[in-house]
Amino acid sequence: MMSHIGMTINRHIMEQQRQFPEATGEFSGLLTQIALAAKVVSRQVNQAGLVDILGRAGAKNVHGEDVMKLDVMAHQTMIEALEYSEHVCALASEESEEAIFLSSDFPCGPYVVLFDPLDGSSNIDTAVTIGTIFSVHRKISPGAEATLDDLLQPGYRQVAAGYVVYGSSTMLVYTTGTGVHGYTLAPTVGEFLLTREHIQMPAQGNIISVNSGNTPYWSDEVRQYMDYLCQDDPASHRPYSMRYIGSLVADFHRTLLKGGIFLYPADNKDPKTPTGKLRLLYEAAPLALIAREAGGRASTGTQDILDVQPVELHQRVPLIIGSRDDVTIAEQFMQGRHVASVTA
Ligand code: FBP
Repeated sequence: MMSHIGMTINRHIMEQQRQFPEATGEFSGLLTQIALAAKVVSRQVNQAGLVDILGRAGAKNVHGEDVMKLDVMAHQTMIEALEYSEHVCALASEESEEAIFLSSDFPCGPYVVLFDPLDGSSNIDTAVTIGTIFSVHRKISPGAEATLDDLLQPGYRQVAAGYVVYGSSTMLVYTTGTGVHGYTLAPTVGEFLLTREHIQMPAQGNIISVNSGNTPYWSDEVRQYMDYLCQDDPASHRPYSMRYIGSLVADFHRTLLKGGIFLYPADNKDPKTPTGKLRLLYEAAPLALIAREAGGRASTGTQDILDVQPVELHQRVPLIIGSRDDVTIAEQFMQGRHVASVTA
């Protein structure tokens, strides 16, 4: 019989869980809480401008950036949704300098969650798409309580990763390593409904997403790659079109659906951040898992993002992410191995 409700995220998660008879339901409970937080943040974002939640909160975060009021609200919403859930034992947020170990008043769950509560903060005041990114790892340390080691795990060990885009509609996209699925928030019923199952990224695209204002600070290899993409060669889809929103989550979402490449390479703009701007644990690693599960790739230029061993919570990393063939060509340039860089 045809469903009049559609496939809700909870039902879809439960159906997937049935494929794993050993599953305890703990993980499904965790994802349900993240979806709940996403609904609350989506409502907060939609009220921006109507109630007094635009603008700066008056502080700088650990990265030296202005903290916006909505950043703070999204950060607190994620924590509230997860800390009472009994599914997690530690959290790490881009907006918090220290790891958040949950109080011993709550049972310590088997997972840790790392998140960027509101990615693309610089776009908040202008009604441009922003998002939330999350990464889930299993607690690996022995003992009842979590340690920093549980949060400092390489991306290939993630048990789930996802993001929410607050755009013309609100969409939640996640993977547990068995495909990438997308759900659209139906505002009338307040439910995420399955709208894209088993998303696959095209093997090659024709869109480049990069802040080209950083050109003077790039290496010769990055500049040569950009020149290559701008050459006229219809047989290889060049020149590429340029699209840059300045919210990683939104730029990635488009790249996931349409193909192409997003690039935030290392630059020498600021000696304090020679590895570029983006954070390994809150941004690069979760999106890398989604890219891989959708047939795409993510690289630093010399190493698969999923293999990078984190040494600190707020570590930054160069990020090249997108369609499989595009990332492979970009890597060839970064490693000085692409012939077209010299002959074209
Ligand atoms: P936050 O807003 O969470 O700090 O994220 C960083 C970020 O906004 C990314 O979303 C985006 O890709 C990038 O910075 C844009 O940076 P830039 O303005 O340097 O291009």
